[in-house]
Amino acid sequence: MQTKDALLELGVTDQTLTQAEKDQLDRDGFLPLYNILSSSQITALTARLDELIAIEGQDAGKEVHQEAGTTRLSDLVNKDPLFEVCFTHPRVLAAISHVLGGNLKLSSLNFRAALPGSGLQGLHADWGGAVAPNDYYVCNSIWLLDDFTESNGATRIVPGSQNSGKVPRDVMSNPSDAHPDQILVTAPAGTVVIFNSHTWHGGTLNTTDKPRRAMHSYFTRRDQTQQLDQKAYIQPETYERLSVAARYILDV
Ligand SMILES: O=C(O)CCC(=O)C(=O)O
Repeated sequence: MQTKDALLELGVTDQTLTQAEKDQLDRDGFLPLYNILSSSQITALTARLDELIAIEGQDAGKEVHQEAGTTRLSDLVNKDPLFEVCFTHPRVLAAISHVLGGNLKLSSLNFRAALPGSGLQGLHADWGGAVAPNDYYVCNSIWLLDDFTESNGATRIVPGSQNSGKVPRDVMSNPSDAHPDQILVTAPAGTVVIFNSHTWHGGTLNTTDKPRRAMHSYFTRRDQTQQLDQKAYIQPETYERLSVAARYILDV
């Protein structure tokens, strides 16, 4: 199987994104896709995530990354069939494929909640250094489980920075500072924001009294290493349940 066959089987065609959406993603390095999750899906997902947080306790997130001031979970692929939408949704896959040149696999599927009073990250790209324009290795999607607002730790992004030939630490003495060109990605719960992971981005401070919750469905080119080795982690019951195309996306 090739990526284009797997994508076609999952419902992705050249028309899945409009030309305007593709242009926006190319220009800005990010694209909000609205109404991907329904309110009943959000209710079910957040209930399951709450259960996992309680079950995993201090270990939560450890398969990939733990971060002070946040609650993280990793390997959601194997933690409930509800999470399958995050690596099979045609609109999301079409956008990821557009950034990665039609060649992709899941890198990791995680959850991150910025807790009240925390969540600020330095601006960063999810890659070691700058890349040439249109030679992208990684692309992320943020699945909003709460409205992202001006005050609850919404992600900030510097539009167009994926093609700057630099990463934030090259030009900022403190990447945690505000950047003059950054924008805050505010959108309703149920939105998925695709962002080229070479576009400078980072979490901001949550000044409200509630966690700001999101899942990160992160993809890479097939010739790259995954953030979580999906072959090593795949559970037999997950493998059995998934279609051949979904297994291809995981590279299992
Ligand atoms: O959750 C967010 O707002 C962004 C998180 C992020 O960029 C990261 O954890 O590397």
